[in-house]
Formats: sequence, C-alpha cells, structure tokens
Amino acid sequence: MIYTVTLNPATDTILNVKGIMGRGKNNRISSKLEDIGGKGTHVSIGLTLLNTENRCLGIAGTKRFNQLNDQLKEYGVNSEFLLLDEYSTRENIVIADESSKGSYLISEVGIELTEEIIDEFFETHLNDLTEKDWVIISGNPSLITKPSVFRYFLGELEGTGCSIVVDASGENLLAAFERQIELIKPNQYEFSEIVGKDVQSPEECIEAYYNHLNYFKHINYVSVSLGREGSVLLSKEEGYKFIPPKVRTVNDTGAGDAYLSGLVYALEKGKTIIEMGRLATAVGAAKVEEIRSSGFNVEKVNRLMDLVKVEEIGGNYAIS
Ligand code: TA6
Repeated sequence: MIYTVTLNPATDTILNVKGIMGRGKNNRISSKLEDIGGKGTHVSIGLTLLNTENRCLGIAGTKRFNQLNDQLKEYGVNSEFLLLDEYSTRENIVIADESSKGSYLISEVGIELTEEIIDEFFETHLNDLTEKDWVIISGNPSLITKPSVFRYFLGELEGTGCSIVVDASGENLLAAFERQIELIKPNQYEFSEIVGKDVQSPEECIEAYYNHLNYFKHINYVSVSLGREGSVLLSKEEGYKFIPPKVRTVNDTGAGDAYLSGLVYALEKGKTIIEMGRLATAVGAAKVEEIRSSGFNVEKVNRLMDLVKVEEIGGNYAIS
C-alpha cells in the first residue's frame, strides 16, 4: 500500500484575478474556488487519478476539517486523519492573475506537532506498516513544530522497513539524509544549499550531484525541479534532464505535488528512470493548465507524455 502523509494539511481558497495583479488598484476577482491544500493530499489525488490504490493520511485540526475532507471524498480519495481538537485545519490563499507568470501563495501557520502526537499517529494510523509499504511524506510540518519532531518521525518510519519518499525543505529535508530514503525532491535552491554550490542549469546540477555522491549515498533517487528549465532525475548510475512541453500556465500551485504523484506512481511500479521522469513531467505540465491547485486531466497527461523531451546527461564526472 502507498500511504501519503500530510503533517500540516490545508484548504486552498483560490482567487482568480482579472488582468495583472498590482498595488494601488482594485484587483477584481473573476472567480473564487475552494480547493484542497497540500501537499500529501495532492499526491493522493494524483495517485487516485492515475488509478493507483493509496491511502491519504495526515494530522489536522478538528475545526474546518470537514472543508478538507469533503473535497477529498469528491476526488474519491481514501483518507484517514488524526484530528487535534485544539486546532483548526488551516486555510491557505492562492491568488492567480492572467499574467501566466505563476500564482501567489499565502499560507497560515497550522498545527504544532510533538513526539507524543507522532506516537499517537503511529498507534492509530501507521501501526501495521511493513517493508512492502510506501510512505510519501509531502510537505513540511508547521514552522512552530520543532525540527527534532520530524527527525523523530523519520526514525520511527525507518524502523518499520517501509520505503520512504520525502518532499520537504530546510532542516526537514536535511533530516532525510540521515535515513535510507527512496526519493527526495528538492528545488534548485534547496539542492544548491545541499551541495554548497549555486546550480543554475541541469548540467550544473548533474555535475554537482556526481561530485558530491557521498552526500546522497543513502538516497536512491534525487529529483531537482529547475522551474522553466524543467527537472533532472538522478540515481547513482544515471541522470536525465526532462523538458516539459509548452503549456498555458493557469495556476502553477500544486504542480510539484502532481509531478511527485507521477514519480511515485512509476517508482512503486518499478518503471525505468526515464519512464518515471517522463510521466512526472507530463503530469506536472497538465496540472498547470488547471485552474485548481489539485488534480489534472489524465487524457492530457497521456498526450503530453510523448512531447516531453528527455536528454541523458549523466556523465563520467569525477566522483570524489
Ligand atoms: O504545493 C502546493 C500547496 O500544497 C498548496 O496547495 C498550498 O496548500 C501549499 O502548497 C501548502 O504548502 P505548505 O508548505 O504550507 O504545506
């Protein structure tokens, strides 16, 4: 079974604005949508759309939880959350104008997790994990949660023998380097921090990866998103660049989560690294054409798959 875990879920209120957003003017709303916030929730929606059995888990505030859960049910997502009565499920705001330059994301803080809450989460939702299972941690705990709690969570997970995927940032991403991890998905800034070099292109990314292989020895795959440059997908044996086809950007919020759902789908099914990257890139491209933060058109994914450009750029880099 594939489990996604969202440690600080949210609902997204999406405000679509006429014209180009600006200060000192009346930015008029053309439409307002309630959607699911991320990030593991978005990965579960993606896996469900790709017709892969999965369970969407998380820890949420009791207040406002129905606004999230009702939408998950509409997508047919099988979800179970540990609810904390003292908190409210947070609301994030996504503002998308007609510039096609990307959206604005404004997010609430959310819930503070503790090791005791993590223990309760394991007892109630993760108590029968085996080495056959996959756990996809997507999204960070809130900024008021101590980094040691995420580290503790990873340690408990590793103890079950399950396959772990981590899409997190900052100290939470660094905690993944202490564990045996299937896949991480840093963006180029997070990757640059890890290798201590400002990588600006897929080629620089590949070179930095192979010149710092010892950093990644416990991580089987590294996917680095490089914005309009596309992404690179790296393993110790090979590395590829994936360039998405040109699409019309309506709302890029959630594209990374959709991309991850494509990676996880292919990885869990034992597909090749090229098949993983091609599907993930097509899913991410299909998502940005959607007005919502979550979901994508599966027929569009199938059409876009063949338009994804793939270049092998793994090379004989000096391995220090
Ligand atoms: O990746 C998109 C998204 O999941 C949005 O839906 C929004 O809810 C945001 O990211 C949440 O990110 P955060 O890092 O605050 O959990």
